[in-house]
Amino acid sequence: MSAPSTILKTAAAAFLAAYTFPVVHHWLTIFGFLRNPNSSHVEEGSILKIEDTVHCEDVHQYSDWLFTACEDSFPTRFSWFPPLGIFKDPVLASQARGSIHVIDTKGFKSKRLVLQNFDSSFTTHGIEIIADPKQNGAVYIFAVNHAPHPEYVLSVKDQTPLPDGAPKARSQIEVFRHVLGSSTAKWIRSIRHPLIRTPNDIFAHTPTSIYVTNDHYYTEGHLRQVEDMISLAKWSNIIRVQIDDWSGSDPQAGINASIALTGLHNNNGLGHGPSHEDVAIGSAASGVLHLADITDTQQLKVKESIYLDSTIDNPSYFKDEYVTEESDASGYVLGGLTKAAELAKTSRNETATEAVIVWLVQPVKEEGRATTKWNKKIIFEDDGSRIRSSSGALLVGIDPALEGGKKRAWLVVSGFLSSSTIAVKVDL
Ligand SMILES: *[C@@H]1O[C@H](CO)[C@@H](O)[C@H](O)[C@H]1NC(C)=O
Ligand SMILES: CC(=O)N[C@H]1CO[C@H](CO)[C@@H](O)[C@@H]1O
Repeated sequence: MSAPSTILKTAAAAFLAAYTFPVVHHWLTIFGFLRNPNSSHVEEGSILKIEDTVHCEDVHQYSDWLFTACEDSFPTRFSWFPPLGIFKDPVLASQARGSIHVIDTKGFKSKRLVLQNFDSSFTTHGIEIIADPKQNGAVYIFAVNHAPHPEYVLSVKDQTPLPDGAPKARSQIEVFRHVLGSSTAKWIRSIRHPLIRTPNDIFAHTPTSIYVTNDHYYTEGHLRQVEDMISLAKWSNIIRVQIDDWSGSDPQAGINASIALTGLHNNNGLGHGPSHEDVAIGSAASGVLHLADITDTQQLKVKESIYLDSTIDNPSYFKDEYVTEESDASGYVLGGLTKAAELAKTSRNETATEAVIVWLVQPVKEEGRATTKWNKKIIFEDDGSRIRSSSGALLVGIDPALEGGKKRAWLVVSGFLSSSTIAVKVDL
């Protein structure tokens, strides 16, 4: 081998290593190969498991209430959860009756809402809450429902094979209306559309204009795994749905749907931001929080992307009510998995655990800087024993006067595989 060619090869190898190392290193970091579970120390009385909150994927705050949608049952979650590619028992899934819970932010007591007009199978996932502009104190609740496809249920009952490529789930969105403080939510209609294939979360801009993430393109198989692991697999999208009719007889009637954004990897959770046009989008398996705007044509336009060191899930925005000259704790709250690489295995095991990391991402104010700098801090970690998996995370501020002048908040974390949602007091 001639000398120049050796030099060339060495240079090429060095170039390749320098180029791929950061990419590989980042990937190893996100999926948790480079870290071990950790458990934040919490004073006694500063953490509580909220009773009757089994497998609640998402959690939102509205006024003095938290809303969450829960599976309520181990057998159904571990035999049917399309977002994790679990399609084991569609017959059992057709009997699933997940529910919407409200939790008061003072005592953290959970109450299941009685769902009026609704007795269908309900496999819960992301939710959204928005005020009904026509009645003070009333809200619309949007909830993803991963119902099994009736033909799949039949094929399993009759032991006839499902045709190749036929969908196993018929995921849709349920819309309910609830008057704050009451014990009921009245079902209004379902929303089903061919563009809504793998719905994960919902963002309501208005009660009649909502955005829905399709977290994957593939529902199963090898390409699904590629989508999970490779951030270049940007095949997911966000759909905008315009609701023109509230009468509920046909889930496909009275709506229009269109693609509002493509090109993000595994876009997953959606959350609000400081302004009405702000949409926070979590690219779960990439660990990226995208901040987007709603454009004049109701599309979404990403204006900034923030990179975290773990997978992340549904973003929420915490607005610090106790802002002072020196301290503003406002920012985005995100729960993620410490060792996401293990999820494919642990999520099929009823007694396993998933360790969690919760982030608070705050803008750093710096004079003369054109772009925002973000401070990303870990506000809570658990090895999976107090909270198993984290998908919803939000902060409920506490008056510093009650905490000896310290800025603290109740951090509420929900997990799609956790036997309960927790509330834990954290320093901000
Ligand atoms: C399920 O998880 C438990 C607890 O981590 C573990 O002991 C057990 O071996 C796991 N089962 C399987 C089949 O992996
Ligand atoms: C612009 C557009 O496609 N509008 C359609 C929305 O949906 C209704 C029925 O649900 C149609 O009649 C409109 O043409």
